[in-house]
Amino acid sequence: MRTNEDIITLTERYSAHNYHPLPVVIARGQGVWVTDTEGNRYMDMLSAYSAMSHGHSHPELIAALVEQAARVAVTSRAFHNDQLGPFARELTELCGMDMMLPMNTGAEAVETAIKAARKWGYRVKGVPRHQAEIIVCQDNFHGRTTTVISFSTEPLYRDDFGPFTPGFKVVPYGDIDALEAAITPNTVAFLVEPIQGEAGVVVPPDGYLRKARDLCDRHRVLLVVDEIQTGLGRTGKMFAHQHEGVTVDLMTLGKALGGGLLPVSAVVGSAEVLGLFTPGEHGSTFGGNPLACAVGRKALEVLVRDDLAGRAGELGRYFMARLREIDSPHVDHVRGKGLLIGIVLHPSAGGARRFCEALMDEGILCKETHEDVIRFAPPLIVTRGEIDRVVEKARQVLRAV
Ligand code: IF1
Repeated sequence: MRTNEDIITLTERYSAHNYHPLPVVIARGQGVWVTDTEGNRYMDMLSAYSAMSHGHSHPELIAALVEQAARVAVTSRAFHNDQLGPFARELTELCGMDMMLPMNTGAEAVETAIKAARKWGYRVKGVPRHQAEIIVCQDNFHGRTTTVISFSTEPLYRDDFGPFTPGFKVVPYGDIDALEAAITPNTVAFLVEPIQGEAGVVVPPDGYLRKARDLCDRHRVLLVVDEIQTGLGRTGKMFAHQHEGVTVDLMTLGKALGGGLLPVSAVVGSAEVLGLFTPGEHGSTFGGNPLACAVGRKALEVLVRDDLAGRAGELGRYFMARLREIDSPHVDHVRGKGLLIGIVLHPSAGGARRFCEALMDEGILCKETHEDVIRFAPPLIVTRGEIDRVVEKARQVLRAV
């Protein structure tokens, strides 16, 4: 048996250092709990940045995976398979939209949404060819591809990776006047996260998406919402934009769509936009494969049947209220929605990383974001008792460190 340390040495020697993980080596997972190579147990309070909303090793999801894998896993889109049609219908109906386009990772779904919006701009809105503009927000996070980092505002994500894809304009998040001022006749879309996850769980002012919807309607701009992290129950509604009662033209989904087992992503939207794609224009070897679709179908079924969105709403309110009771000189405030929660530390706290390390030593896994925020995004199946345990450990660490 290799120890945690052996494995870390091996990983650091043979894999590129594009991450700085906490020094824990997970070997097994079950529900909210994970176990390292030496048998130590931890509560997973990150759930792979929301990908693990159903919890680790969900028995029904594993059964769906195994059953489909034994039948047929990958066909490519050169042929039909018997899982994509049902998955497409179930996902589209859940979203109250017209159609979907399946991809694998979140960044691919965002790329797809960008291509769809541009094509709509040229073919429907009448924007001159290759002049389309898409408005995005300061501190956005939509993935790591070269086009997506072209409109990132984080130097670390882009500085060494140009030249960049043109056609994007950045406005401050939550600022509706800035959005209005940025719109031109060539604007085809406003791409926005309902809550900015990577930026530190930033919740925009009430009414922001509603006002953005109005602006988009008035100027004939598509409202494209990135729900890759916030969607599928995470914030207490099936989709975070539903907190504002708005409809969107395109929405990207990923992470939990794969039930924590596979990368499964999609763009869901109106026929006016997604209906514009013609054969050969866009695609993916693995997008829409029967294994991914079978797991995605089961992931959606469990999400709805077990009302994981409702749980996230109720338990999120409880979790946040309990965290706010913690009396620590390091804590500035607690923010979030549902089970997407950030503890924002004072600049004097010395950064969130050391608190995450201390929490790890206490058997709680979470991750800092943007230096000063401790992020909690547990599996949506977490129990009140488990939350109580996390709160006690957080109190201990935030008062002691
Ligand atoms: C990493 C962050 C979270 C996303 C939204 C698209 C994507 C993501 C709103 C791309 C991905 C990830 C990627 C992961 C860390 C993580 C993250 F801290 F970087 F920002 F969740 F908060 N849109 N988010 O949040 O999806 O291509 O990765 O499937 O290390 O890059 P992907």
